[in-house]
Amino acid sequence: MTRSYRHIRLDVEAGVATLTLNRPERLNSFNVEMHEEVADALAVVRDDDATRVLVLTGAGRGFCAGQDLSDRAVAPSDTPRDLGESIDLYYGPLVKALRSLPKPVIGAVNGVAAGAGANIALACDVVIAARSASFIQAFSKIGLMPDSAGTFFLPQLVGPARAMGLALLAEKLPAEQAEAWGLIWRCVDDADFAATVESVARQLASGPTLAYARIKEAIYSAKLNTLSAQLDLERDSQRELGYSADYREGVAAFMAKRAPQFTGK
Ligand code: T3D
Repeated sequence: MTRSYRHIRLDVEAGVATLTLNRPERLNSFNVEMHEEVADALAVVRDDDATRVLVLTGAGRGFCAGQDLSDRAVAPSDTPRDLGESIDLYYGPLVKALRSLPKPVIGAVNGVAAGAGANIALACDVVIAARSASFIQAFSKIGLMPDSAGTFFLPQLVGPARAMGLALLAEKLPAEQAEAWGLIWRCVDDADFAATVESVARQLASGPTLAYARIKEAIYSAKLNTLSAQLDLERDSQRELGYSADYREGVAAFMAKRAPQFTGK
């Protein structure tokens, strides 16, 4: 199934939805229309039971360069934009939608990810980057600060010292270093990038989708919970999963020494 949009593509095949940001001439930076299309596509993916994993990637040589700056006021006579409104209406809901999607999201970072583009990549559950890709907290270069939860993700993932350096200096962080720092899951050679993303996507698409949803919830809640609250959450989710068809199948397959056939239920 392919859904037509102007600035993105959404292709769904064998349980894998691939959402491609598709404004390569502007390094897939966001304008309002692209935000609206992405929101629509994420709702489609969320509501389609047959879709069990989402791959988010970019067309051309970039992943996403954040906000399309040509949409912004520059002349002294221009009325300044309310950037808080833009975050309220678009960037915040996008990050929340990715995090709360009850299926795994692979950030397939094919090229440069800058500004909000870098942090949207970090909002994905598993980030795989091509070796030629890079991450840039470009905001301070234009007088802004990281948004799209960059100030939330960065210190958690790489610690406050590196988070601060990345945000203040806005230097390009190569994919290889991003992997070494623990910012992303894997950096792979460009020649192996597409095949690696496809293989991980297929693995997740044939996995226990309900368990994946509960894993996402638990890992993303951990930072805010006490030990006791986290143990309670694990108990409640494990109780639910213990009644699932996939758990029954997983144990049966283990005992029979065969591969499980998970249905996601
Ligand atoms: O405003 C709000 O709503 C608040 C929220 C803000 C969120 C944000 O994301 S703010 C940060 C915005 N993004 C940036 O500041 C990044 C700007 N881009 C760059 O710094 C560089 O393009 C890159 C480091 C990402 C890549 O550099 P390079 O040398 O590989 O490519 P390039 O030549 O700079 O870019 C290629 C083309 O894409 C170029 O167009 P041209 O000259 O070929 O016609 C360039 O202008 C265009 N492009 C790249 N990024 C953007 C862009 N056009 C508009 N907006 C962009 N963000």
